[in-house]
Amino acid sequence: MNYHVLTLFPEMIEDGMNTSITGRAITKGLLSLHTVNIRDYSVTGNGRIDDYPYGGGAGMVMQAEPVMRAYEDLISRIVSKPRVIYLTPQGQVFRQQMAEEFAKEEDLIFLCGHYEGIDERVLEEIVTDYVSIGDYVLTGGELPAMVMMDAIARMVPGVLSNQESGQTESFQGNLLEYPQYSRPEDWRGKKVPPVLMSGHHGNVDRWRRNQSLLRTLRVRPELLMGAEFDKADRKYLHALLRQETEETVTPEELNFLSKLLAIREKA
Ligand code: 6GU
Repeated sequence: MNYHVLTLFPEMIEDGMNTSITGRAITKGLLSLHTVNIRDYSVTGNGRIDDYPYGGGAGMVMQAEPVMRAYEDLISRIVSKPRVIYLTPQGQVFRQQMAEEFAKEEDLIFLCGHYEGIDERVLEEIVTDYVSIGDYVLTGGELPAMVMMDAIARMVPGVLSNQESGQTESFQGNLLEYPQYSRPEDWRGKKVPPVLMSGHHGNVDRWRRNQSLLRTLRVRPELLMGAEFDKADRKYLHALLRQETEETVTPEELNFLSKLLAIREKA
């Protein structure tokens, strides 16, 4: 996977990406990172790349020409014509499935904006994908680009060790992960759940699956709509609904559960 980033802050991208697992993948040659400083393509000679917005209003707009020149210089040095991802709160919200799709590409170009955005005309010319990382506003596209590159990198074969790949499935089957515990067995009076100390793998697996179902119900119930349940899952969810477990379930959670199970019973 070859990442190319058009940005006003190349050192921010390089420092972030050369750290930890993505840094190791770059060293191993599984990923490459190439940053282009849009400021180097200023058309005014003084390094300015922004100007006032037509129609007035607050802030400055990144001009079309420096962005276009940076892009043209970049693609003149690549054989293919890669997808160009513009990071913007006006984009589609980034999801795991999109990370999996983008990971199939050989090259990806990320375009990072600042100020009030980039002149629409150059976006129309070069951008193939508009992506947001969530419903909040950041000061620029660099952090979102790094978020995307990190999520995509871990889908590239070899980037994660076998041990790390075990955790690849945080979102597997639309369920959140179960809680993890390590030594000591008693930490400041808080004990590890006894089932995990039992050595009974079947019971451990069932407990973890139930914890995943419970967490998802509590934190992200809408994810359960897209999850598949086997007989044991349904049994646990029914037990929760009838309040036959040790867990406290709120009225909202009970309400959601009864609807969910009613829909599944019909199907
Ligand atoms: Cl991609 N950019 C900016 N500036 N803010 C954001 C975002 C992107 N995604 C969420 N907030």
